[in-house]
Amino acid sequence: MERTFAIIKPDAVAAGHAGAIIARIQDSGLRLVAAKTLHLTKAQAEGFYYVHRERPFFGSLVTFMTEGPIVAMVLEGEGAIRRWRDLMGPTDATKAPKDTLRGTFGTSIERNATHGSDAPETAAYEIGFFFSGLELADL
Ligand code: 3AN
Repeated sequence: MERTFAIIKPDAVAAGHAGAIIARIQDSGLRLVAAKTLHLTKAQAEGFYYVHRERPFFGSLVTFMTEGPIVAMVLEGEGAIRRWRDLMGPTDATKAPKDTLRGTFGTSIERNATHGSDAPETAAYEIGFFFSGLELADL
């Protein structure tokens, strides 16, 4: 069993797509282990995207990620990291297949509706950034 970290980004939350995205997650068979809505501060968004701090789009990405509330989630299932990334589609929403979440709900390479961890180490870091052990305990 594997866990991954997912975000419904401010563009998709503001457009009222959070429910549809969670339905797609559950229809795919991934289990929703934990979820919370929060509005990131600039410092929190900079911390989360620390690995991208030298990239030219970093400032714009932080502005976007702090423009409104997000939904942060932990998803679980066999091969959850790969399965969630397949469901999201490629980073650039304008090139994402229409049956992917980014193809359906995203509008650009930056405003791409969802985030997903890209590897087990990233998933562990990102889950720990947003959730405490208590929030992740098996009930
Ligand atoms: P992914 O989220 O598909 O793993 P990353 O980790 O390369 O993609 O990028 C993190 C986020 O940065 C993306 N989800 C997107 O919002 C933004 N981003 C990536 N590349 C660009 C770019 N060339 N221009 C603007 N924003 C970008």
